[in-house]
Amino acid sequence: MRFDVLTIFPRIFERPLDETILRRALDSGLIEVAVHDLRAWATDRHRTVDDYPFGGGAGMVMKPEPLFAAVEAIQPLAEPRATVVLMSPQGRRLDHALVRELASMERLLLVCGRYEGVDERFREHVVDIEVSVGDFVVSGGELPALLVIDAVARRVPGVLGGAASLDEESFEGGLLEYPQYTRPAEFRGWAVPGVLLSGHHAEIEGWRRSQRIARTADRRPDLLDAAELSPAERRALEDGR
Ligand code: 9D3
Repeated sequence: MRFDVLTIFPRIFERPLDETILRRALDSGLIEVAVHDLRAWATDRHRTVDDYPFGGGAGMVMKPEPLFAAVEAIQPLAEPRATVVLMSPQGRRLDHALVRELASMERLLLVCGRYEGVDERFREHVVDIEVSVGDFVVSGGELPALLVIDAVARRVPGVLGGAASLDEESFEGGLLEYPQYTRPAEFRGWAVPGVLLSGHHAEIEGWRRSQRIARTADRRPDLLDAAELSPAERRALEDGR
């Protein structure tokens, strides 16, 4: 899978891509990331990529010419044509389903917005999908783009080990994780639940399952509708409410 990134802050991407799982995925050739400085396509002496909004108002808008020129230069650098993803607060909120959709593409071009936004003609005629990482404001699209790269790269076959990729599947059941403990069995007077020390694997599985359901009902009831629950589990949950 190939990612192209278009940004006015290319150095933001250096360190995160140089660590841990992304480094290994890059080294093994399973993913490829090419970061492009938008200012390379600015034509004036000051490398200007923004301008005042027509109609007035606060802030600056990213000019269309450098954006169009950049995408037109980047697309031919590899095959196939990249799906153009604009990182923007107005986008579709990133979730597990969207990560899967993005991971099904062979090539993504992540465009990082800055300032108040981009000229609407770029959005209309170039952008395929607009993605937000949540209903909060960050300073630009760079950190959101790194989240997309990380989440999507984890889904590329071979990037994670076997056990870890099963872990991803478990989120697809739509439930939160069960509580985890490691040694010591008692710490500052707090004991690990006895069932986990019992060696009874069926009981442990049962306990973990009920913990996941209870925890999801408590913290993320919004997930329950879509969660994969047996009819008995669903009845138990409804009786409990
Ligand atoms: C004045 C209205 N603001 C929009 C909510 C302006 C504005 C704030 C911050 C416009 C752009 C930005 C920069 N943020 C992003 O480019 C961004 C973002 C985000 O702020 N939140 C969640 N996801 C994303 S993806 C890109």
